[in-house]
Amino acid sequence: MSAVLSLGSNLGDRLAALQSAVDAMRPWLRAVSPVYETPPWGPVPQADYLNAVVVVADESAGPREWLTRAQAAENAAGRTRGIRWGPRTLDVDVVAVDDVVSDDPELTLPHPRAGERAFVLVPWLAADPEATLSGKPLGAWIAQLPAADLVAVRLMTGRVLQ
Ligand code: A4P
Ligand code: MG
Repeated sequence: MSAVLSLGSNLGDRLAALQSAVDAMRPWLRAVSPVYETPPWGPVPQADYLNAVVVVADESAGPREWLTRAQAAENAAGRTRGIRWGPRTLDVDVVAVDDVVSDDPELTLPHPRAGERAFVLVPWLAADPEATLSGKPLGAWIAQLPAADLVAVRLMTGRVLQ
């Protein structure tokens, strides 16, 4: 199946952490977004994030395999589980797996907060302009976000994942 993974880092060498996730997904990689710098979302005061999105595909992998691969990439980057929504070396969230819908707390699909997060939607649209979330084009989701959220997602032209 095809999956959309959101990459985030706000601790240590942020770009190296995102690159390590891209490297971990190399066998299945279909598209990589540019890198964006974004203010922290959520209740915890913390440093700015680098965020990106990758699109991956593997006929023999379902939602569980993508979660396992995402968590393996986090662990390889030295991710330790701190406070929820707190700072992290590398967060790899499964945003969507094809059109699968699941309310399983261990793997909720699509990711329940994807539609309200400019730091997910903007890179995802750049990586896959045709993509939809819950049947709606990404541009329509983005149009519903507060303008301040959108301008806060800053394209980092000097930093490229490869
Ligand atoms: N889980 C359920 N559904 C999923 C899914 N679709 N993808 C479960 C990944 N995991 C999923 O995740 C907690 C549990 O969620 C896992 O056991 C998994 O089975 P976690 O990665 O251990 O904890 P977390 O990352 O602290 O929680 P979560 O909910 O992923 O945090 P968020 O909501 O991703 O917040 N601001 C900016 N600008 N950029 C960011 O990237 N990231 C966060 C993290 C906060 N603020 C941010 C950013
Ligand atoms: Mg996470």
